[in-house]
Amino acid sequence: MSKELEDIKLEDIKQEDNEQEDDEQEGDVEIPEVKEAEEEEEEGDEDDDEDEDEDEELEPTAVEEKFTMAIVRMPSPTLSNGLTTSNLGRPDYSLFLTQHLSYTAVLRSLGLKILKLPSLPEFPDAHFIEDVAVITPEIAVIARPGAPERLGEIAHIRDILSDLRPLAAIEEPGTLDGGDVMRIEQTVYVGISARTNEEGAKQLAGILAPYGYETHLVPLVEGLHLKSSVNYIGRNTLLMTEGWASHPLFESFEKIIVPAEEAYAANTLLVKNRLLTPMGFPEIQALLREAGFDILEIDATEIQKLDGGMSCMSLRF
Ligand code: CIR
Repeated sequence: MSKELEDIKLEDIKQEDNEQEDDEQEGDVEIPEVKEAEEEEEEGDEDDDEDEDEDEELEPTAVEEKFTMAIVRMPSPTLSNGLTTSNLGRPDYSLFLTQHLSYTAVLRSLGLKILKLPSLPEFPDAHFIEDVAVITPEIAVIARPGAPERLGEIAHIRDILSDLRPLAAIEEPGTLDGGDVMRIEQTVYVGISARTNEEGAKQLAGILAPYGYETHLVPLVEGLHLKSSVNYIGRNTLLMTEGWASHPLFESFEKIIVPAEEAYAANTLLVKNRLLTPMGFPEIQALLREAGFDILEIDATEIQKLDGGMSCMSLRF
């Protein structure tokens, strides 16, 4: 795609973001954590002119801190039919929507431009949009979700991504969910799970190798996806559940181990210089704070009921 066309599309995205912002009554969504964080920034850094400039001055140390855009998909009223292994009951659509809006508002408040896609009622899990693609600065790879119920979601992301990056795709018999892909700079860890098979992971490795990425295949020791239980939170640190603590692949990292009863909070997301973490997991929040991380709590009770977490509700790049 030409640079000119790319610019037009990106401008459309900004416009869409703004229009939806007006439409969606985000004023009704409480995001106290972000307000607090913004106040802290203002108090602590008197020289800053604009929020967006602040982020550049923080000297990012991880790719996640340099992301400027996020794609999200609106939840559908059919979402209670989504896949789940949890026994937490079915989510309430209206509350789920509020939590999703709040999550999106937090991403926006951190300076990301949001491309918000419409819901897909025929795919009740489609708002877990992370699973349908892997985006690097060089290329977008259309995934091939391992759950047959979700395979059709990929048709609805192709055109969007083709406006943003050259495209590649995982092909049959490969399967790959984006939730199994953890990229740390030039190294990519791909969980081999109930959703991602070796063939899919090897295809991804082959697609990314020409751009200088080294890919490791990691059979899951626990969790639905790799990032259900292992996440990079910056400063050479992994947040992980106990089962991963002695894994040789992760030897060179600092580690924060999530207590078993708070395993859900392992899916904590680094955005800019903040960690988005689910509300209601006090031990892990204390550990993160003690280690000097700046956290933002997101109410995710309904999201958890469908096995979703902080990373899976957006594609960031
Ligand atoms: C599923 O089972 O596919 C959805 N209910 C949850 C997907 C969560 N995705 C993610 O963590 N990347």
